[in-house]
Amino acid sequence: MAVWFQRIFLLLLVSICASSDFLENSDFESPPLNLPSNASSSDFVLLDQNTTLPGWTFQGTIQYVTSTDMPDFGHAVQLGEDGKINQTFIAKGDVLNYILTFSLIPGGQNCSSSAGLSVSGPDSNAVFSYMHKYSKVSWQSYSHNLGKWGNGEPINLVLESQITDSESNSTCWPIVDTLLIKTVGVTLDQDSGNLLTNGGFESGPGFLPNSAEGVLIDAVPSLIQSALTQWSVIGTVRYIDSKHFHVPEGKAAIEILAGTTPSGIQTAARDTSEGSRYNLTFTLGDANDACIGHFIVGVQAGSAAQNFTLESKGTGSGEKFGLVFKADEAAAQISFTSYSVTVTKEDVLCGPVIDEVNVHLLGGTASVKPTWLLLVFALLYVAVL
Ligand SMILES: *[C@@H]1O[C@H](CO)[C@@H](O)[C@H](O)[C@H]1NC(C)=O
Ligand SMILES: *[C@@H]1O[C@H](CO)[C@@H](O)[C@H](O)[C@H]1NC(C)=O
Ligand SMILES: *[C@@H]1O[C@H](CO)[C@@H](O)[C@H](O)[C@H]1NC(C)=O
Ligand SMILES: *[C@@H]1O[C@H](CO)[C@@H](O)[C@H](O)[C@H]1NC(C)=O
Ligand SMILES: *[C@@H]1O[C@H](CO)[C@@H](O)[C@H](O)[C@H]1NC(C)=O
Ligand SMILES: *[C@@H]1O[C@H](CO)[C@@H](O)[C@H](O)[C@H]1NC(C)=O
Ligand SMILES: *[C@@H]1O[C@H](CO)[C@@H](O)[C@H](O)[C@H]1NC(C)=O
Ligand SMILES: [Ca+2]
Repeated sequence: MAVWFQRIFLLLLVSICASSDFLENSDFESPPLNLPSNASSSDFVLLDQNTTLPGWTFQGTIQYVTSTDMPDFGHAVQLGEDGKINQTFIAKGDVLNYILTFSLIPGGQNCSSSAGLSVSGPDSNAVFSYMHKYSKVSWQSYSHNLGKWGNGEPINLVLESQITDSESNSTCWPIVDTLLIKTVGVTLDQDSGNLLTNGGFESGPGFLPNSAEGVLIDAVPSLIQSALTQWSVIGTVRYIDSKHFHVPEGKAAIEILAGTTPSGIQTAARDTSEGSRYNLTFTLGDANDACIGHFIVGVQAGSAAQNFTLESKGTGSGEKFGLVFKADEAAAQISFTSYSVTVTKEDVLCGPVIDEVNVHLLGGTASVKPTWLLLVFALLYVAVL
């Protein structure tokens, strides 16, 4: 009963938080003011000092993009040489994590180098670059955790182009569109039967309304800085939503995308005690994204490690597995690593889906789950007495 109540509460919390709108002109649909009079005929308009972009401050080479090649987006901005845009928004209410999702579009073709996009909050920074084979459309959604803020604190979001090869004479500069801020609780409500936080991956970055491609989460070594609450990321994973993918449970799950190196996710169990035995259970499946292949997922729990395999037909599946381990420290490390490189027919990287990760004590009281039936019997017993 408590588990259900907490799940419903968490879902409510997530849906309330996701609806907040923090950024002004987050999709760049409000056009720049005082544009040069001859500019309207061009797809790329260079913004000069006399131009203002509603909601944003800019510096360096910034072009306003009106492209018919991107019907999903309409208008966007390209950050050229030394290009930088920023906007400050104010945190509301309790201390929460502010997670940014945005779309990144490669600006141009046949470039000898591609500039990256640096995304910063007041105390965080990450550099993103468009990666081929990670999306079947010509743009990608990425996420970044802007940190924990509350009580009216100002959050200055800064996006800046970052050149990787200064010798180059033809650089593709990043195009940015549709930014979304989602707040998630700093401490999530716990499912009393599960020693993992966010084992169902319901707390993570927001999904862009016009995207069916999920959200990419790049490597992040720290649980606290991760856009995926309480999980660090190795390589790249895709955060998938139940609207567009097969998700084993709830509204979201993780699809691990192994490229030339393995990718995966890692967390730590709460309050495991040394020497006690636990069962790590999880669902391994496929996202119904035509990912056909032989999945190999390495699972580590404390000092126990085992490889699990799944033959994927790519039509959406989920199978429950378990790994029993003995804790050798207070917070046992749990990780999932995909070793199989799989691509769809369209040559887009894809891979195994992980969801419903659960750690519970074996043979202890914590593993006994009270059910309605037990409760009814208990009440009857009391009534008889
Ligand atoms: C607009 O006019 C300016 C100066 O007259 C010129 O430098 C610029 O290239 C023109 N832009 C377009 C898009 O025609
Ligand atoms: C900005 O406007 C001023 C005054 O109208 C003009 O003198 C100046 O040339 C303009 N600057 C640019 C970069 O267009
Ligand atoms: C952009 O950042 C500067 C300081 O670096 C700040 O003065 C300015 O207000 C910011 N712009 C917006 C729109 O928040
Ligand atoms: C890029 O290269 C392709 C093939 O080499 C060519 O067809 C295309 O026109 C080039 N595009 C540009 C913008 O130069
Ligand atoms: C760009 O550099 C390459 C070699 O680095 C050279 O072959 C090419 O001609 C250069 N293009 C221009 C437009 O300068
Ligand atoms: C799992 O498979 C990978 C790749 O085949 C291998 O490197 C690793 O040693 C295996 N781990 C276990 C625990 O068998
Ligand atoms: C661990 O969980 C798996 C999957 O639910 C189950 O099949 C297995 O029996 C469990 N092991 C123990 C020792 O309870
Ligand atoms: Ca889930």
